[in-house]
Amino acid sequence: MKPYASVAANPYAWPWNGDLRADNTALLVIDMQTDFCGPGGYVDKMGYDIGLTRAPIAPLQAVMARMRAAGFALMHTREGHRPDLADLPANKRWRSRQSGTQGVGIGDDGPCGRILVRGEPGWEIIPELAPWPGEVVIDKPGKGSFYATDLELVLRTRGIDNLVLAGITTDVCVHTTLREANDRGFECLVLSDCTAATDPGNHVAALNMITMQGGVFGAHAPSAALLAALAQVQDPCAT
Ligand code: C5J
Repeated sequence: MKPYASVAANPYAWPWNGDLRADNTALLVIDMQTDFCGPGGYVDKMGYDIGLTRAPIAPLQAVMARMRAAGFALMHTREGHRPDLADLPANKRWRSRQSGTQGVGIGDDGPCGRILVRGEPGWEIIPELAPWPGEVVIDKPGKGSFYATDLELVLRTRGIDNLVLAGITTDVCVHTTLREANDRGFECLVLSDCTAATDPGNHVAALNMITMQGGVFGAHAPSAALLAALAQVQDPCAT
């Protein structure tokens, strides 16, 4: 399969080796759940502006449609815990109760059911970005998508080298996943307008961190740059 054009990314044209193909590249959409961007969800309850965490929805819809049409693998993650909370560390629960929610934290009842508990309405991926049948959905108990999940096995089995990262939040689950993926040798691109943080300064800082040391964690680019690369007409004579 002939590679697409490289993405005009920061700090380098991505991927590093120019080998961007539908069969070696996946889009990973991280934690676009009601608890992080829906009314009544955990982030809303903490008092943050969900307008910030909802901003990636429209650009992500365009990217997902284009990548699905071109045959790329789409994968989704959900942060959440078992209903018996057997996988919820006590310190994570304690800290979540200090977050401006009047003592209500992960595992407790909220307007969208028990916060970040698997099976509850708030834990679901928002309908606008619902996975299609057959797309991989990774349930993770932590911030990173590799910790205590089978994501690495799934990616290696499918021959994925390049990961396009999107979702929320840039400074927490996206960055933790980026770092985990980078250490495992995956070549990562973060889509700057398809990610967001509850603190806009953290979003900018998280993107800047990627570009240190020549791209210490990979590269970032707006979704328009990825779409432009995918729109390049491939050479019909190439093998
Ligand atoms: C957080 C996430 N912020 N998905 N989770 O707790 O970034």
